[in-house]
Amino acid sequence: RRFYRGESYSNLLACMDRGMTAEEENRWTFEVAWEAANKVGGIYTVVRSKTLVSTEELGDQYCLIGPYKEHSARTEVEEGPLATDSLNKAVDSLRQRGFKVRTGRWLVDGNPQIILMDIGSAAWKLDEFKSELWNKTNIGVPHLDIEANDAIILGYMVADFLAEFKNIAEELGDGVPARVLAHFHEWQAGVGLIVLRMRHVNVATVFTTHATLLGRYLCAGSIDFYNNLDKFNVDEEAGKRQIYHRYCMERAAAHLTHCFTTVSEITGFEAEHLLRRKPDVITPNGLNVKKFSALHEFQNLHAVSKEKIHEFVRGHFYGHYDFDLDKTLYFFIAGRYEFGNKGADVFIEALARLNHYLKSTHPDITVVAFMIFPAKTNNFNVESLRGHAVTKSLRDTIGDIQNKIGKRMYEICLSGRLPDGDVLLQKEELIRLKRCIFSLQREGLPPVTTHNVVDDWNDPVLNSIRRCNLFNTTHDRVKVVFHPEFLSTTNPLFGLDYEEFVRGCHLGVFPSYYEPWGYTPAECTVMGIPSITTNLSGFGCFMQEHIADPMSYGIYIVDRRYIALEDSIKQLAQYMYDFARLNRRQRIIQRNRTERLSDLLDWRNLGVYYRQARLKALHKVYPDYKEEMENGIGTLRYPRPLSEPPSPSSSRVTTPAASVHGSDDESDSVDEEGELEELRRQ
Ligand code: G6P
Ligand code: 1S3
Repeated sequence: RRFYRGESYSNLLACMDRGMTAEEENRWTFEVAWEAANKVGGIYTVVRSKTLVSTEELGDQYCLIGPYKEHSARTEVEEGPLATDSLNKAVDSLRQRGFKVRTGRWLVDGNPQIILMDIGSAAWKLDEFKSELWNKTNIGVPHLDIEANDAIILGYMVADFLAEFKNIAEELGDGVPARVLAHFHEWQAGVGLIVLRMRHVNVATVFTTHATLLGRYLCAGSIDFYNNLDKFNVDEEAGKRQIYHRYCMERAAAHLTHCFTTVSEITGFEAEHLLRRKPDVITPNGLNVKKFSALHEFQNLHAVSKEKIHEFVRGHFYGHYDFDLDKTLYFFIAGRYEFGNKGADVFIEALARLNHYLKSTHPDITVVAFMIFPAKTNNFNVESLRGHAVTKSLRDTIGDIQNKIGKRMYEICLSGRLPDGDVLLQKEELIRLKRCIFSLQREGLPPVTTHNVVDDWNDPVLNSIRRCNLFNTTHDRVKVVFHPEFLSTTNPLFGLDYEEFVRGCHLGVFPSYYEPWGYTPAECTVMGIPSITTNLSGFGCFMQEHIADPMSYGIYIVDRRYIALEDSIKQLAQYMYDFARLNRRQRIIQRNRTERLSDLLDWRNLGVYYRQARLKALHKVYPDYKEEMENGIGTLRYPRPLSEPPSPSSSRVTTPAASVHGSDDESDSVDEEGELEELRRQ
């Protein structure tokens, strides 16, 4: 029943013959996250992308809970009462205690109900909350850790609400016992779970960790993390990093929950050692995949967005614009600015090698590598803005002259003559053009960064670029652009949001060392853009498990686990080099293949693991609850694409089979059709 295109989710659930609905069962699901309608990082994407399938499955028996953050709530949430009396009554009871609680619907797909707790309104109770937490769990939170204090306030407000709600839902349930499940994401939401359990409230709980606190900290140092997982003295390590209290909250939530989940096997392994509990269910992250009615639509979008990136490149490299955009490829890395964890160190090193390979073998190919990490800046730098101003001025001048030439040509032709060249382009226009061309000259090299980075000399990306000599000289075949800010449509240089930017690029490169899941390559995949990931990322391992030959589908997996760092860098450089040598036809075929994997990452399929986790918790708390567990998606082993000739064992890279470099052979399109047919049959 799974892996379908365009089928409605409610139909799918109906076909599964799931018995009574949540409403009939008086079953309620709450999802609690610091990032509900509050964009901070990856958890926002998890919660937000899942709302459609959650509401299709659970309707108004599903509700999100998070902190009230005025700025995002004002733009993302439509305030109003909730859909049922029981929910509104429980909210009212919190308000009567003096807490401010906002309710409404989140303006995202599925339009789910949401409850936002105003942390400030309960701050006067912080000491009381902290002393109860200390008395019952011995977790003491320092006064100065504002983030942890906020997590405590949110936790108590959530626990008060859920305890109240459970009683009300019981009363209003017409004799049907209320079954309440609360799913908590990450340590910041975990206090609510701890309090519920401390007070023996009969609510089933799920706790998901998206990254362990200690794992993130340990990896950020230069530690051989994965080979020493079983050796760390966790209490001591947490203490040394002054996160012991946060670590205790995380560990307590992981142990007290009825069902513990992590987003990948590798994070499960990490949790087993650092939190000392093995996950009960792995809940891989999905996306809300939107299919275009025409299969090739995403290819067209690539071409449109790429044109916008071309425009940026013309402006940025003015005066040194001596490369052919038709033979230029756009690679990028993006994410939270964790230099080593996200693999920016390895990426820059590998780019230096790629530069060398291309210079010596394919000097006609250029790779522009974008690095998008938000860092502290003092706005755009003058050189970048100037580049875009001079190219704009040239464009405008040419547009004006074109117009005038057109008019003159029209007049001359009307009189029955053919225009002479010198009549068409007049002397003063030539002078205007020359002035524009002269203003395109520049003294220095095109900048490696678009912004003035605060503390430039200590910035890890800039320091690596300096060390690797990637200075955008005319001889360099790899050019680098560090954009230390996330992209948005109002950005004066690109005028593209992140999604459009990704579509316009050729390859996403994410050689992470610490990456519990990794949404960046997953997002590339559903947009049909090939990407490089690692066997230390949850996403990379998941793809390895489900696809027979990930590389032929445009998923390149760098080994960062079993080989030395130098070898990982070489492998990455080789993957990028092999990719850079594909011809256009091969890239198009590969994008088609990549896009075919999107069903695998759709919440419509991966949502099953959330249902499994909820059911496990419900069975523990309400033993009379008889719902049967669905199977997971198993191991799929997407087959090797049919047009793929078996590669010799010595072959390093699997390229799509138009295979002779530069070949115009039409046979591939036939094979691609064959592949599609095969997939339809599956
Ligand atoms: C898409 C478009 C084609 C375009 C191609 C460029 O497939 O539909 O019209 O030629 O992209 O591909 P490239 O990999 O060179 O950016
Ligand atoms: C975490 O966010 P991050 O980028 O700090 O959670 C994400 C959602 O589960 C996950 O994709 C990512 O790997 C983690 O690191």
